[in-house]
Amino acid sequence: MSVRKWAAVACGVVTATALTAVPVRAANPIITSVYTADPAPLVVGNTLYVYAGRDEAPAGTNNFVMREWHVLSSGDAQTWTYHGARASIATFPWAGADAWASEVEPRNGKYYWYTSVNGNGPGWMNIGVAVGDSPLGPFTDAKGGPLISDSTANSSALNIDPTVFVDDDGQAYLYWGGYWAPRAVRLAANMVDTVGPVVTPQGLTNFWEAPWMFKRNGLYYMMYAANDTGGCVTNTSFACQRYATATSPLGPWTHRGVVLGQVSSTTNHAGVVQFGGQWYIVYHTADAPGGGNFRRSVAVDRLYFNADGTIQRVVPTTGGGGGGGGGSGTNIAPAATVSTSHVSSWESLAAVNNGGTPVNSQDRSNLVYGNWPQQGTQWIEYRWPTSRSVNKSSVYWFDDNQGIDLPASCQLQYWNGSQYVNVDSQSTCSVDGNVENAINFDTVNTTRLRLQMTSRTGVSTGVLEWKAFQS
Ligand code: FUB
Repeated sequence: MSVRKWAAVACGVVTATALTAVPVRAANPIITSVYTADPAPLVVGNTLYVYAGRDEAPAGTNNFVMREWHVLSSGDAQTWTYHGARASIATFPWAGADAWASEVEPRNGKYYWYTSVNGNGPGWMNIGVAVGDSPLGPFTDAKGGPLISDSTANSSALNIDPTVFVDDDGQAYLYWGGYWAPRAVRLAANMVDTVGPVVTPQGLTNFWEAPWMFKRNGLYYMMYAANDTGGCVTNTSFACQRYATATSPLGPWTHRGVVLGQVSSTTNHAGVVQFGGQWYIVYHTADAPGGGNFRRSVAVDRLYFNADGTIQRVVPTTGGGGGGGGGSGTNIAPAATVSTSHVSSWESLAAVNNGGTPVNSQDRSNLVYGNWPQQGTQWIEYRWPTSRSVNKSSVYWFDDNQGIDLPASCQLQYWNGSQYVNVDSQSTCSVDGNVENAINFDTVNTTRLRLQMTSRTGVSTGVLEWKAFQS
């Protein structure tokens, strides 16, 4: 991969700020009237704000064209209001281009907007900070120059992608960095000066860029973009989101795994937030019409934690189910409790609803479920605490080329209140390898769904991912 992967683009300064609030639809991407990228969520009262850069690259342009930062807000994480541009390169008189990833952090009744931006001085990218009296601004430059630049001692190889975290004791931390070079420093209480040396955090395995820090149940979490092919992406041009945890805010960090796999854009810069009692991940894809690597769009999905604090891999949703709120088309499997007639002792039942899209039927990068040495008809089952409306499912079969093979046949069943019965009008329950096999059927309202799989002679069956879609 070329080190200057992101070519800098000299841009004019845009000063226009749209102050009208426009309602937008509830789906992923959450807005398609403009291309948006690098989302950063923030909860203020009962409102979830998402701060994002704007991609303005014309179709066919292979560089970022980014001059503004925009804001969306929501009261339910499903229906969004678009507030237009609330800051731009012109907010920073010392800057001239590249309004890249940013994050807003509240403190002392003010809102500090940390940005990646290309200064006019020596070097390339800098971290700037603007301040406003409300989540929607207006925002003005808070420092009169970069907070971090190439001349900062021990700065990153690319000074981008700030994430700011204020701990319970009031100490604020800034993490940032790109080109595999994460950095961290304490911030002063005024939020615009650094305190002490810039340190290199340890344990952020395969860090590439885009750190996002948060705290849950006393544990510190750092999510970040990686681009390794060891269970992360199929091609190093793409990024996934890995995460690490620590018991102190400057680490050391312990790598925990992949949160979000590769998406349709090469980058997927993400943030995490708790809102209304649920956890959400915001990220970007190329899924909007006409989208691409430099024409990205923000998406929101639910994030699920396991009882031990580890994070389940995200199941990205598109179309009507976006917004993470469980609408039509949402894969509701991650919210279910899963059980089975049998699981091989060295394999994992958690594989079936931990999200992700396998590369092929032999893919072992994200847990696998198999029922060796059982043969004949075996089953896996989802249970939800309340009734769900389901009319579509999909299965990605596991085939280890040994004792576990593709099944001979399969059948979906649901719990009718007293027993399992076959779903009505089931489309072909395909048993193809290396693909996500979709199954459609008449809508059922149920608390349980069961997938029966009947093995071929002499072998057992297995599943990499089983999804159930809310109708
Ligand atoms: O949007 C420009 C850059 O792309 C961001 O700063 C990175 O995180 C990547 O998403």
